[in-house]
This record gives sequence, structure tokens and C-alpha cells, in this order.
Amino acid sequence: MREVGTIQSIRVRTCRVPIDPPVETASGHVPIAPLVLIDVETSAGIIGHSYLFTYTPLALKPVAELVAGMEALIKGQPVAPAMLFDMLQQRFRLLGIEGLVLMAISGIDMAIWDALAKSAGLPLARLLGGDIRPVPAYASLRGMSADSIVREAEPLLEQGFTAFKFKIGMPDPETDLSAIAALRRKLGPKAKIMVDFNQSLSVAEAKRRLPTLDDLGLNWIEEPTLSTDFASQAEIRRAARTPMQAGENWWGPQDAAKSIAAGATDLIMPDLMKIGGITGWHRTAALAEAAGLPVSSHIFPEVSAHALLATSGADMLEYLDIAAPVLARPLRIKKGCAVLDDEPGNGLGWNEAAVARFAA
Ligand code: SMN
Ligand code: MG
Repeated sequence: MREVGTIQSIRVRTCRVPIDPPVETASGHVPIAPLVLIDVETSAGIIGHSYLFTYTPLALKPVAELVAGMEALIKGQPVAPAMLFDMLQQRFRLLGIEGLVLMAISGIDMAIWDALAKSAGLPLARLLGGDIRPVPAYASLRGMSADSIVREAEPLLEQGFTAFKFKIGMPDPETDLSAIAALRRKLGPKAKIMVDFNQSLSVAEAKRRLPTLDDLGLNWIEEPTLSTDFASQAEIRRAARTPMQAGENWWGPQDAAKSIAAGATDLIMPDLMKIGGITGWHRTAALAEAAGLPVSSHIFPEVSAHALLATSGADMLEYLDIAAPVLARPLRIKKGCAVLDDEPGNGLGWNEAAVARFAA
């Protein structure tokens, strides 16, 4: 156990990392990963790392400035992430935290938990009460066409993945059905296939399209409609036979509570950046356990792997390693599982040459 000290500084850098091939969704394509790299240093010289993914370069600078600006609010404070999470939320009560503010708070939270784990000499998962073991994962494909997802699946099959997700919601539903059929032919009958509409359907269109999908043995259907319309999600869920999946767009545990209360989804997949970092994830996981909902993760696979190892009802890690080019050690996959090192912290570190190369 090392003396952890108090919060001393937050270093913020921004990168624009190519996503090749781009992530395609029915709600827009993502060819570049705008990343905010966060290093929180304590007075004892311990540095905690995290990163944020802002989806669009337009949000990169505002999020970076919010993170940097929060240094003055926590400098000199104890390395106490749960307390600081609540304090920062309180400081932004008048503005409201949903959106870029909570993204910034989440990034700081993840970095502080990393520093705390390092001071304890424990992997983050162990600090959270979990054990280090392989984390079951699914391959999140980037394309939407039959040809691209079948091509992408090949090397991932060799890495041992048996579960695959891709995005649908093409203008012509037949295009989606052909892609699902092509992937099923490639993977065989035992593989799990999940599909993700990325909120692209109206409720009426979802009611038209989902019955056809219900006969395809899909493992889940993700975000068919607007992520904030919990009542409609619940109505669609009641009509469907395939499990519904949601959570990546929940802003904090409060949204998780609203979704669960509405009976909006069968499965949940919080996003560490939007749910409130490790602290927000921890509080959401308790709500999910009480409701008996299996928990998967949304991107941020490196830190999500630690979180899932301490989560009751953990289901699958989403493997989509868009930050890998700037990481010192990208997440390792073995036999379709994420494999963590038994080292202190969350395992994040920077490939400084790549950070310089992709500096925004
Ligand atoms: C997704 C969309 C955009 C970027 C990354 C991931 C998607 C998912 O919603 O669930 O993977
Ligand atoms: Mg999704």
C-alpha cells in the first residue's frame, strides 16, 4: 500500500485517431475517434489514466476544457472518487450534468479510481472486490453491409469470438435481413448474433420491423428507438420475443433507474463515459442486480473489463478497441475473452509516439 496523497493536477491531451474501417451506424458513421486523454496526478506522485471518446471532433475541445477546468474544483482533495463524484455533481447542479459535464466527471472518476488502485497495489477489478479472470466478450463489427461484416468476422473468429454484433437500420429492411443471413452463414448456427439500430427507428417503424427479426434467433436487439423514450421502449419490448438491449446512452444511475422502472429493457449495457465512470457504473450495477438484469458494457473495453469483473450478473464485454492505436498496451483477447494483467490499476497507459502523431 503506497501513500496515495491528495489530488494535485489533471493533465489533458486530445487526439484524433483514425478508425479503420470506420464504425458505421444508422445514426451516422464514425471515421475518427476524438479522444481526450486524462492523467490525474496525486501529491504522492501516483498518476491515474483514463480516456474519453467524444464521438464527434466538435465535442473534443469543449470536453477537454471541462476536464481541465475541473482541476481547480478537486485540487487538494482526498483521492476519494465516490466523494468527488458527488461533490462535482453538486457543483454543476444549476447547469445540469447530463451531457459533456458528466462525460468530464466520468473521465476524472475513472482516472482517480486508477490512481487509488495503484496506491493499493491492486488491479482495479480487485480493488472493486472482483477477481482477475478472463472476461467473456463479443466482437462489435464496424460495417453494416453483408460483405463488410463477413470479411471483418474472419480474423475475429480466429481470435475465438463466438458472439458478434453489427449495426442495422438500413433504409430497406431487406438489406439488414440479408446481412444477418450472410453473417449467420459465416458463423454457423451456434454463434450469438446481436444487432444494433442505434436509435434510428420511429416507434411505428420499430413495430413494423421487429416481428421479422424475432424469427432469426438473435441474442439481442439494441436501441431500436430513441434512448430517452423509456415508455415506448417498454411497449416495444413487451411485443418482442427477442431480448432488448439498452444503456449506452444513459446519463448516470438516474437514467438507469428510470429505464428499469419503466421495464424498458431486458439487458443493460452502461457506457463508462456516460454512466458516471466507475462510481456511476458501481451504483448502476446495484440497480441492475436488484432488477435481475444482466450487465454488458459499451465500448471502453479496457476499463469495462475491470468493472464487469466486480459486477453481479455480468454478461459480455463489447470488444471495439477504437483507442488501441494510442495505448501502450491494447486490451488482450484470448479465446474470445478479454485477458487482464494482474497489475495495479486499470491497465491504461499511453503510446506517447502515437499520442504525438495523432495529437489534435
Ligand atoms: C456504437 C456507436 C458508435 C460508436 C461506437 C459504438 C454502438 C455500439 O452503439 O453499441 O457499439
Ligand atoms: Mg449500441
